[in-house]
Formats: sequence, C-alpha cells, structure tokens
Amino acid sequence: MSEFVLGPLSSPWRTRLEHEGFALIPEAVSAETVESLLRALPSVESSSNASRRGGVRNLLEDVPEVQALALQGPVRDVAERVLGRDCFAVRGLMFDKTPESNWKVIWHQDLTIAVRERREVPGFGPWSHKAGVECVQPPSEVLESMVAVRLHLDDCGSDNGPVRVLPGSHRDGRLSPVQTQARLEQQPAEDCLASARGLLVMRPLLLHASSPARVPRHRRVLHLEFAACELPAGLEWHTRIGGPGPAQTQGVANARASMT
Ligand SMILES: O=C(O)CCC(=O)C(=O)O
Repeated sequence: MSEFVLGPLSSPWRTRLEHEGFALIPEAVSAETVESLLRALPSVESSSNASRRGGVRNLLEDVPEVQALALQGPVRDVAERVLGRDCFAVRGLMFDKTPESNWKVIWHQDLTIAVRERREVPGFGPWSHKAGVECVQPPSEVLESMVAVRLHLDDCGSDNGPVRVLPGSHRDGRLSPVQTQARLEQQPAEDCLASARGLLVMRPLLLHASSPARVPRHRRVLHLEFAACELPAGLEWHTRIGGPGPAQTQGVANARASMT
C-alpha cells in the first residue's frame, strides 16, 4: 500500500499541533515499511539498550531502517512540515508494553537532549548518562524548536496503555511538579489512540503520561526526535541524520564497539 500524502501546508494536523501540542495522522506509513521495521528492530527483551521502562535506545545509530525513516518518506515529511527542510533527526527510541514489562510513566515533559560530549554551558543542566550517551536538559527554547514523530507499529486502543496528553500544555514552558498538578486540575487529559501505521506528532514540552495496559500485548511505538537548531558553545547533538551537512554517525561506531 502506498504511503500517505501529507496534503497542503495548512493541514488540520498542523493546526492541532500548533494549538494543542500534538496531532494524530492515521495510516501515514505503508504496511510494508512497518513490517520491515518490525523485522529490523530489536525486541525490548533482547536489547542490551533496553531500559526497565520498556524502551530501547540509540535506534538511529543501530538500525539502518530507522535511519531511512529519518531521511525520506512520511516521517521525514512531517518533521520538515513542522521544522523546515534543514531539520535533522537527533534521537530514536522504541517503547513497548508486554505482559512481562507492563509499565507506566507519570505526568512529565520530555526535557532532555542527547549530546556528543559533556561541556559546561550556562543554561544547560542537569546532566545524565543513558545507554552510553550524555544527556542534558537544555533551555526551553531548544525544546520548543523540536518535534517528536511517533510511529505506531501495533494498534493502540484504550486497553493498551496509550499515551495520555494534556492538550495545550506545551505552551506553558517547563513546569514544576506543583505547576504540573495545578495544570492537570484545569482540564481533562486525552488518550492518543492510534492504529498501526499511524503517527502521533508531539512537542517535547507537552505534558504526557501513560498507564499500564489493561490488556497487555505488544504496543510498539518508534519515537524519533527532530531538531533544526545548532547548539551553542561547542555543544553538539549526539546524532544528526538528514538535513544539511554530513550525517554524524559516531554513535554507530560506539554502539558496535560496545557490542564486541
Ligand atoms: O510510550 C509511552 O507510553 C510514553 C513514552 C514517554 O513517556 C515518552 O515518550 O516520554
């Protein structure tokens, strides 16, 4: 089946992303692309990069099929529509829920980016280290200039522990736990239900959470983050795939070296 054509620049999904911080685009990616990704992706159970929370990291570095999504096709098109033609993918993760790992995650914003090496730069911090990669919380302006495109590899209904979001919360900047609680009391949250092949496009500062599945079975989501700005004072994105300039693939070498 052919892949979705994104439509005019003023598509309803773009308006929703701007106002509410997220948008669902059904049937965006072909069944063949999803099948090829499912063959290529490591399972959460087998991956050495898997976290307790059912996530596998460093997929842009480790899986050529994931790199291809960041370079061409509907996922790339969506990122370009939001960030412009010079955007590049900076991080690729997969989340899964299974009977063995039926996790939940509390309300939060996605506050970290992955960089090549640690440098003390005003406005950047605190630092953390995840799956061999330096991560840091950048100033809000960096996060506001990014977008995540999440490709659903399985159907995700209300019983499968979907991502829940608080529409419009991406416009409130970084929120403390107290502010998050106050924000949650102001309006109802929304479940992001999607069929396989659909995309959830979301801004990193959108408040989101997810509950354990009531019917645990695979709920695989490939999560790609895109950026379009350079980092200051010698800081560099850990990975950049697509956009101008050569792809930075240091992570590939690192990932392979650590497996041997
Ligand atoms: O996939 C989910 O249920 C939530 C993942 C998440 O919290 C995140 O992307 O930050």
